[in-house]
Amino acid sequence: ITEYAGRDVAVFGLGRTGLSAAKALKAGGARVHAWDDDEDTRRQAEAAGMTLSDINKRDWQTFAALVLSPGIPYKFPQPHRIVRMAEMTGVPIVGDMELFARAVQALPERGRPKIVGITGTNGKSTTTSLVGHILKQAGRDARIGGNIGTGVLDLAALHANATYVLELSSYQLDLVKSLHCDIAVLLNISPDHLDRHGGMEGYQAAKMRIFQNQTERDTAVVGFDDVITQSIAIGLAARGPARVVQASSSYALGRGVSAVDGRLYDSTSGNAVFVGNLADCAALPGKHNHQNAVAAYATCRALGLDPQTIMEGLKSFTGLAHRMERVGEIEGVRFINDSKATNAQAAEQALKSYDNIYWIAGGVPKSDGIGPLTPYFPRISKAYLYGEAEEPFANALKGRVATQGCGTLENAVQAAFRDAKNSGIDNPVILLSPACASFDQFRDFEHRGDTFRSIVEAMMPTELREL
Ligand code: UMA
Ligand code: ADP
Repeated sequence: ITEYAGRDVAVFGLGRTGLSAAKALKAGGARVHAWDDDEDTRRQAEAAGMTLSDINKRDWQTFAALVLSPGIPYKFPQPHRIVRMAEMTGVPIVGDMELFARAVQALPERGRPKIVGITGTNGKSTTTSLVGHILKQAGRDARIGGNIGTGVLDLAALHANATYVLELSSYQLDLVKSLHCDIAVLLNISPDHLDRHGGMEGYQAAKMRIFQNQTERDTAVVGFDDVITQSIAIGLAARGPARVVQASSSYALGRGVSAVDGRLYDSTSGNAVFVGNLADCAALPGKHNHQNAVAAYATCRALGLDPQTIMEGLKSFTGLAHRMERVGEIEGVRFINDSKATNAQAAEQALKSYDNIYWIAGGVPKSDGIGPLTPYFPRISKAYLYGEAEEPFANALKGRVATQGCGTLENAVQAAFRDAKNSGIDNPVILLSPACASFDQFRDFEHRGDTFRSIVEAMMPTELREL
């Protein structure tokens, strides 16, 4: 990133985003002033070779920009103190995606890589890694990053033959102006992160930013399974300029890509052409994964891959950890790690997929709680609750599902195992699908899922451990 060569830039937040941005800016000749509210994080950054500079005490007139990490409150619930300082002093606020987007725009048109942006409330990581996998398998130079875990500025240097497949969160989209996606994918929209966007309208507006700067040469792949994205697809098709491809796991679309009872049809040209059976794709079970598959198919077609190559990639995909991931079986009891289910719509997919569920849920609840899961309560044998959600979830389940307050994840797993193995039911399932954020007891969903896996492994007889 050479845009700020010889100038002072403030980088605030020293997690994955801040560290990679600071490194890229420094390599491009900027004077970087890196800071984080958290003392431990600052110490770690320093140990990793970063020079710290307390931006609270600097003269802000000297800063050419503030690079803000996506997790730091930008507008809601209230702007972080540092955001207010930037606004008061007129310092432009950018995210790492914006720096990346500008670096791409600065290249001559023929030298620009292809950019695929993927967003939606759920399914982003699965679809991102699925598209990356299909492209790689087809021999393309695909680079996967963004919200999926690798900061975009940590990806290999820009190259005209590369395709960047970027998972974009609503937080990241709030911080971009220049991003131009050759293919922009919006999977679905349901309420999530509303506190950070001031409500549903702000959340939806952030998601729509994925389509900004698209031209008639570009493609917008839009899910057609929920009412919000349906109306977005129709609106975009009417307004243009990008070509809109609708993608549905529920409806046989006249024009678009659909999965009907797991059969994948491509009707982008107006005639429905059967492509293959998603039942052959072991790592993509369930209608929600069919939504991810149709979106990935439409994306790869727009990148010029042929249908059969894409189908091969869908079949050989092996799936991601923490999404309905089987982590073991003890005495006939299966353990499923769905830690990534951080909201009700994601947990719904897991509850739909099993019977005789010993359900572990808890953490920091979302605004709509577990109300949307009511139709699936009959599948739950008992719920084991922990963390901040313990009380509100117990109230929501009262009179419908037996519950036990467990305090911690470890207590919950042990209590669920005791009950499940003594239940006399064939092949019961212990399902961690928390419908909550993890932050009260864990660093993130990965830490929560890894902890679940460790607890299960510690309970296994040595010869059964799937290390
Ligand atoms: N910090 C402060 N002050 C604050 C808040 C945070 O100094 O008031 C500091 C923290 O001490 C920490 C740093 O900011 O050191 C964290 O910044 P961050 O929360 O933006 O996290 P990163 O490590 O930079 O990771 C971010 C994404 N995290 C969030 O948006 C919360 C990662 O997505 C992403 O993988 C990474 O950038 C690379 O692009 C994670 C996520 O949970 C998986 N995303 C949310 C989601 O998927 O629901 C949006
Ligand atoms: P994201 O990156 O958007 O959080 P993931 O692919 O990591 O999405 O999946 C997160 C959770 O949502 C998992 O519990 C998974 O089973 C569920 N899920 C995956 N795809 C979808 C989808 N298209 N619609 C609803 N839920 C989904």
